[in-house]
Amino acid sequence: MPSFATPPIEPMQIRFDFSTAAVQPAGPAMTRRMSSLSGLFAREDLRAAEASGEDPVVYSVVSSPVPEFARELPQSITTIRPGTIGGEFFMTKGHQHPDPQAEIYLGLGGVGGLLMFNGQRSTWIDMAEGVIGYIPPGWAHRSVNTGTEDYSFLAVYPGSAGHDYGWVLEHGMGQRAFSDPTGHVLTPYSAICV
Ligand code: M6P
Ligand code: ZN
Repeated sequence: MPSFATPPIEPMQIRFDFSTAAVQPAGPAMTRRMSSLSGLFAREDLRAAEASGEDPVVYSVVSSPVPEFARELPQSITTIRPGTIGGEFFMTKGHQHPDPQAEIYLGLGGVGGLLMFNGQRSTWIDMAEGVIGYIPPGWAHRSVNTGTEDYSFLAVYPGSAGHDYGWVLEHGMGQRAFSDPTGHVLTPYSAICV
């Protein structure tokens, strides 16, 4: 039987600042640089070179103070910088929920995509301000910035869902998103497209 947070979480107002993509009150925050994305891009050689050089920030995540406890609904705002490695767009690590539960994303600014993979099929949702992406239980999910500005989105997920990154390293995400004269192109996961 899941237990409630101790002390219990109180009802609260959480404000989002569109100009800084920050939340107030703020909870945990995280920055992911290229050096923390080993094995995820098709061109691992180019990623490793960037990581040992400038090691740019690829994305950052800020959260409200709602904790990852069963029955709670934590929220986080992820901002992915624009950029590519070997033509492949900057993206999040991507994860599966060990406890298969759904999640929703709401686009806040910029343009991107929500790539989902259930082990057999992968699907892509174009994301922009005002678009809700629904992630059903059992679908691994990764976000991609396909634009030239920051892409930000709000995520709301069950506090007991968890994050399994090993699943994505083992199974992939079905497809990859590369820059293309038309915007973006999706290729099979094994493809290297430069
Ligand atoms: C969203 C949510 C978070 C997740 C974050 C970054 O905000 O899905 O749970 O941590 O994106 O994605 P990842 O954990 O795959 O790096
Ligand atoms: Zn998730």
